[in-house]
Amino acid sequence: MLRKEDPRFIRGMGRYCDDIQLPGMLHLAILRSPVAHARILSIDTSAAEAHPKVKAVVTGAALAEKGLAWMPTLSGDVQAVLATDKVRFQGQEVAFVVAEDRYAARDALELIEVEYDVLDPVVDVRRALDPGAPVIRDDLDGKRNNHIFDWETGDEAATEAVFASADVVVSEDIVYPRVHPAPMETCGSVADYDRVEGRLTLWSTTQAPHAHRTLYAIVAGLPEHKIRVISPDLGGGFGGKVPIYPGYVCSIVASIVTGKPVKWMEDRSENLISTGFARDYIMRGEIAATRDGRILAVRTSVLADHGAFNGVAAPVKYPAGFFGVFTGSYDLQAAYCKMTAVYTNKAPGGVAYACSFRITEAVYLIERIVDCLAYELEMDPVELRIKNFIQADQFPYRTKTGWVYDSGDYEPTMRKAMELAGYDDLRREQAERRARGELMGIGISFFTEAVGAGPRKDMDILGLGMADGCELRVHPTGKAVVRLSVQSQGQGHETTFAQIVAEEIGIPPADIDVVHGDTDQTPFGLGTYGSRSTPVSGAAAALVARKVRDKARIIASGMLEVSVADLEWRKGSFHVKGDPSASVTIQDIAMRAHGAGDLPEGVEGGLEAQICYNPENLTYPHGAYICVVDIDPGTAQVKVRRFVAVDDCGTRINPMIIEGQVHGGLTDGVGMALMEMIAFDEDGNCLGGSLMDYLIPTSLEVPDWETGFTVTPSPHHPIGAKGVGESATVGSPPAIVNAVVDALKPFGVRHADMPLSPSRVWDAMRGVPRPP
Ligand code: MCN
Ligand code: CUN
Repeated sequence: MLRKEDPRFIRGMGRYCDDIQLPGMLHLAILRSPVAHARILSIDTSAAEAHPKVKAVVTGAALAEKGLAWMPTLSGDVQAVLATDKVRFQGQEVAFVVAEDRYAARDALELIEVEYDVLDPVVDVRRALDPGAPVIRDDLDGKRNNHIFDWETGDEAATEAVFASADVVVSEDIVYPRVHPAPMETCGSVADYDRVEGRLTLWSTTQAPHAHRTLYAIVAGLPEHKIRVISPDLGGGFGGKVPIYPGYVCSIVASIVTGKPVKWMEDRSENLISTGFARDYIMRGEIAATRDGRILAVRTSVLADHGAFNGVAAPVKYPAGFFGVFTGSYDLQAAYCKMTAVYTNKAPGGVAYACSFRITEAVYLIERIVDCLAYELEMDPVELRIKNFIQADQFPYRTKTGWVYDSGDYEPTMRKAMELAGYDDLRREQAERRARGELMGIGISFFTEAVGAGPRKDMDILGLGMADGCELRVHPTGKAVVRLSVQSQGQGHETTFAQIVAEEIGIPPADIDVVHGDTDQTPFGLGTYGSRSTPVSGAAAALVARKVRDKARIIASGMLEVSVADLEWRKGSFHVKGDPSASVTIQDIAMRAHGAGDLPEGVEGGLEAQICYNPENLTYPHGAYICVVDIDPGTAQVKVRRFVAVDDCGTRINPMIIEGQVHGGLTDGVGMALMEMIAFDEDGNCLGGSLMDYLIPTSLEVPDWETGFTVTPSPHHPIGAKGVGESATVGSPPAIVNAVVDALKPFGVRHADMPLSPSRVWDAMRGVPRPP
């Protein structure tokens, strides 16, 4: 089925935040810190206030008077809405101007005078815990260093014992650099506060409107029922629109102060330097195995750079997200991870980016270290993986770090990818090319993801449990509307959720409207991230439709004057068993449910239902990826020649949309593996503030993707579906890096860090030590 939303999008009729125009609307611009770390000595706003088009200038001090200078982050830290005492990263919000138009607001920013006392910044995460390091978060009571948390998982002693007696131990330092999701649409909001009703309407670029509404209620002290958060069409989110950013709060404050609607819309540089960072993990991976390639244990220690405020988007109980699945797809005897997270003078890090809550980093670690082991054992990386896979009959499988993988059948997925790629032929070709001095590499990655958070008892954000509501209403003429708590950023929910409901109640998808992204019109739920929409809300949609069908069955039994047990459901109509002529369609039933005729005893009129679905477990999609690269020995330029991706996301709702999701994620993967990194100079200046510096891939850098699939349904999901939205972003970077490293094997290279730009590949070829 084609996407229902596309006629709107391809005709330019999408309605994005920046399309919202309200009568009398004012515009807000944010003054940002030019330096990474400094004490604010003074702010003079008088010249800006005197600008003829300026309506208000607000500083941190003014917010502090109202108790609004700080807000909670998603991970229980606090973040400055506007800096009061110090600035802690370049690009941090210092003051804002509200003016009659966008241009005047920006012009007036230049009239604000801020006097800074510049402090030494902490830029190198490895120096953050040095005894003399400047303390970034002196706002926190008694904080004397830059430590945020230590976290561990697995059994340290058992892992040590396995390592001590293993034939082979391989270790490697592996860095996942800081990257940015860089959606086409930057962040923004339009706040409209009605002083008479005390009612706030906020259009904002958010992936989680309900969770945001509750947080605004808590932070601003506004009654929750008087707040309406609308997430209109989003031009991509990729995780970057999960957190609450200071700009959203500023627009709310501005509307309250001026009594007018106020729009804030970030520009590209603001987006790149201040919002939505991801990764930034410095990992040491260790793997223990027998000489013949039986993997026994993995161990890792991680240093996590969280920037100046801990804004990580992850369930509260999981400070390192789901990094705990770093044991990958392998049946191990032991595993252990320890992690230290620190503050640095950078924008809040670890926010997200098609991350599946840090599974990106976990998959990269395990898939890279397994390849390092293959290198040392001189074993084929596919053979090594297959030898160690969790077997189909071991599911549900409890990992050594406590995660229960719901279902999987790994070897057929791997074999399918090998078949599509022509793996044996590729290895033959590689041997021939190597003999001619050409650099061709073949990279494998096999990943297992954990997506679909909750259950609510284990997973919450600031106390809000991860479950999703869903409502379905069938109108008298048999047309329906389904209301979701999740929110699409481009994933095609208007199509796929109509399909899920259609499949269950037999109303054509075209007759089912999907409503989402408006807290006044949809039931409560935690929003779209961690590929949770299909696993959680998708289940909710299927179950709510079954609930409606159950009621329809009772009404049908009355209409056909038979008992419920004598009815048979054939998608779209109930039939009397053994009497082919006696049947009623779901449309007939809908009319009867609202009509004048009698309904069976005890049945209320109307045809609708609602539920709140609390998943019993995550779903665990998996995939096998094979990448082929060629490296120009003269320029060290990497060209991805082929990429085969076989994904298993259980029951597939819309194959075309899945394919689109996979293509997008693979393109992300090429960006991260070869091009993208947010770097900082030693003063903490962000070096990736434009798309000239932060390189994202275009169609020129990516090959024609070759995709395939296998289907291993989730046993606990009502229709067996698992999430897929982040699979390819998670699975592709290690395949590409493994391919590049494989190409460089003749140079004795076992590892090289992303992004594998020509200069890094060149250095690797020449044995230049890797950058720290
Ligand atoms: N789908 C399907 N069958 C399945 C699984 C999924 O047909 N077995 C469909 C779904 O119905 C949905 C799409 O694939 O239309 C993605 O579903 P799912 O895996 O449930 O992921 P979400 O809808 O929760 O989307 C979130 C995920 C995340 S977390 C990021 S980050 C990301 C991604 O989606 N951001 C995106 N894909 C994106 N795609 C676009 N265009 N824009 C983004 O910002
Ligand atoms: Cu981690 S990025 Mo997606 O979960 O929104």
